[in-house]
Amino acid sequence: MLRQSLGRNGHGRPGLRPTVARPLRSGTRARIRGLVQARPGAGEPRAPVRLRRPRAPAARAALAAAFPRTEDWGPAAVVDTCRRLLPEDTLATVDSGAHRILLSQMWDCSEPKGLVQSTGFCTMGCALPLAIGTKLAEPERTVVGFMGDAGFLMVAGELATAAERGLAPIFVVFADAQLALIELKQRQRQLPTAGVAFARHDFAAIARAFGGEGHTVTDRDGLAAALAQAQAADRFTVISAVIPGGSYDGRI
Ligand SMILES: Cc1ncc(C[n+]2csc(CCOP(=O)(O)OP(=O)(O)O)c2C)c(N)n1
Ligand SMILES: [Mg+2]
Repeated sequence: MLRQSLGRNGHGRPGLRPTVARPLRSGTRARIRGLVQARPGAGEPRAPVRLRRPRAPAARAALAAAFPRTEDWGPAAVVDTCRRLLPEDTLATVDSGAHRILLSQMWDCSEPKGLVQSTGFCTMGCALPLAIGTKLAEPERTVVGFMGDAGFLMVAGELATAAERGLAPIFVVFADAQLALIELKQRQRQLPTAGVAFARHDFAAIARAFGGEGHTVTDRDGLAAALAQAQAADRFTVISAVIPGGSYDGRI
């Protein structure tokens, strides 16, 4: 039996709490389909209108004001550009870190479970295998995994699985050369900044070394071009979105 249980997230907000118990079936694709179909709400007709219930206008306006999409470049511009340019029914996954807190407030889903994340364990690096599994289960749909750069460094070897399976998910890395969430918390608590900065690495080259495509982008136009190429690609793509350290100040 396979059991998956996610509880409250690390920020005290209510999280997804599916408990799944299913016998393993032969074949990876069948097992992943089993997990996907066992999720609450799975198997119901997938009508995009299901989440189109208009949110209260005041709540929608407050959310838009709290998380503006207008910056020239930075993490909000990355999310905004991806949301505008990827298909509405894109399936997304996201890592843990500062980028997740921002993206969770900005990413619009067209259906339940349209954005998958580790709410209970705040698992760094989870977006990569989650995106691979999602693409395996839904090969015809666009799948994007949003990742912190530290999370990506922890699990980059799993790109081998995407390559060996011939899968083409898109990975967008928020490359700020720091453990931004921890750096922010240290400053908020007036602690000395320690152990949260690291070097910049060539994530696009890592992708190419594993047989995928890789792009490094530093503005909205570059990201748009990379997303277009990624959607046309027959293999996985890593897009390293280079942003300055401290990009989340005043945002999360
Ligand atoms: C395995 C694991 N180690 C440590 C943590 C604590 N942690 C949560 S977010 C984070 C920083 C993540 O850095 P990065 O992936 O670069 O994302 P960013 O915060 O910069 O967006 C850390 C260390 C964790 N959640 N999981
Ligand atoms: Mg980072």
